[in-house]
Amino acid sequence: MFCNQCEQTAKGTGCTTIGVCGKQPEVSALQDLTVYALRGLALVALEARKKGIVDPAIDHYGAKALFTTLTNVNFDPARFQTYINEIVKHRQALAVRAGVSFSTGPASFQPAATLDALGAQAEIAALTADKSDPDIVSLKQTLLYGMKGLAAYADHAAVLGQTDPEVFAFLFKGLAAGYDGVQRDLGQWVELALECGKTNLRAMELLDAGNTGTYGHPVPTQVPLGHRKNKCILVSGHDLRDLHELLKQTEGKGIDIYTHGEMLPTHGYPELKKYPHFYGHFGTAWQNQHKEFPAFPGAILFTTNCIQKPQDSYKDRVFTTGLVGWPGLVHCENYDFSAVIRKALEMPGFTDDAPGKNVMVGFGRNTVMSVAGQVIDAVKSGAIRHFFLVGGCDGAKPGRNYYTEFVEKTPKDTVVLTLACGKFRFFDKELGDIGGIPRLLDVGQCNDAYSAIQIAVALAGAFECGVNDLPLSLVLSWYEQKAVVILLTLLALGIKDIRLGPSLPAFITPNVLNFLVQNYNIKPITTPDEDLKAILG
Ligand code: FS2
Ligand code: SF4
Repeated sequence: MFCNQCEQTAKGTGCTTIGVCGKQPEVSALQDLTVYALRGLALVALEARKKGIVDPAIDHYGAKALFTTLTNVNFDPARFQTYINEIVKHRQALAVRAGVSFSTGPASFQPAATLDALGAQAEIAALTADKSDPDIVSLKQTLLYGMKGLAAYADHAAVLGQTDPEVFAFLFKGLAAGYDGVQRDLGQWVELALECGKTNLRAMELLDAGNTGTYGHPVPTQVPLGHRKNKCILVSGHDLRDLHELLKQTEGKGIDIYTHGEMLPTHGYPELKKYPHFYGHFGTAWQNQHKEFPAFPGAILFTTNCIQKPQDSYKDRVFTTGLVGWPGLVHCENYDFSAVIRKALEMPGFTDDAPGKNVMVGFGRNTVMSVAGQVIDAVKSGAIRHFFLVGGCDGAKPGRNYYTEFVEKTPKDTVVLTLACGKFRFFDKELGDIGGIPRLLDVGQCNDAYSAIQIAVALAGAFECGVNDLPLSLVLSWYEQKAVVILLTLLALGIKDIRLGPSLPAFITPNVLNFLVQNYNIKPITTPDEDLKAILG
């Protein structure tokens, strides 16, 4: 196997025997083959589009299949076999409708009948099979990982009824690249990667419309970090619809719903917070599930990402839904969470009341813009000297304490906007406020990066300057491929001076890094003191 798509990749170069994430070689091969099969579907879908044939169901299926290869989503070989077979079926049906046929390459790929034989077929799809110039390989991988993130956001939006055929058209174009007979030079691969970032802004706009249109704009909300006496279910991942369906199905059943990881900001949505049994938040970021889940006395549901190998002490009460998969766990289909509810009712639940500390969520674009006048006055008067966006993924590798220390050391006349699971490094810090404006503002999940971008654009509009001229610095942490595509979006928007950590992606070669430094002044994090000094002068 060879996989280098996430930040915790082995030795900073690539996982070659087993994934640091727990991915087995068999699943790694099946994921490569899923991507290869998707490239075949993409070649046919592009031909079909030339003839005016667009199939929304196939578009969405393609995005789902790519999303399921993202880090920590699906570890179940049998599910990948199904995806590969379905992708090829869709390709064949579309080829008949479009009257096209391919005799070589991924659009002519026929999957073997057994998992073992599929594993052997995956050789053609391995990343290491690409013998192009290393810088081109680096850009192809950047594009592929960016497209995995884009597919995730497009799927999240589609689940809430928000789609744009142009987003899927780009996914097909990007997947076909390298197999479409077009020779691209370095500059053209860079262009494709930036187009991926630009398309992602549209996907995130759709997702924002889906989330806020369905559940309302998040409002400032206190979330208890403790618990109360009752049966309980813990929900992890990012999917608001899964959470909503679970809230409806548990109504009046004597079960409280708690969030874990990236689900924390969902407490701010009016159409979710109206459920009185949507109680609080348990634990911190995804990588702490082995430590935190044994202490949760109820059922646990994983939506989207990030699942780690369930430990023996709690695996009998972990359930998956949507694209998430782990062999041997019960998978809930079609929003039927009855198995999760049964398990929660069997479990003891919390047997005492321990409310604990509260944290505030709900500072999405609507809330922040509603006090824009106050914020602008505070900047003009000097009460707010600088904004920091400290956001991105959390992870297990050392070096992420940088973000805790950075936020702790930000001067009292500065405001910290945050989003995604990286916030768990400092989410419960009491930073106080500036004239009633909290110094720590939780914009939401990584899925809400669109909201943060809109806040920056609105501030730039108010100050009649570009985003790069604002007193705003981006200090980002990355882990998986949603972070890759958000970074591509920021670059496509021309955002400069981003600080990135805790380490730079293994798939970026020195030449590609030089390009990023020269054109965008992107830089690795150093120490909180040094970076704060450099930013604030
Ligand atoms: Fe965090 Fe994990 Fe949000 Fe990423 S919960 S690292 O996949 O999507 O962010
Ligand atoms: Fe390794 Fe990350 Fe790939 Fe898992 S997803 S195999 S940890 S590079």
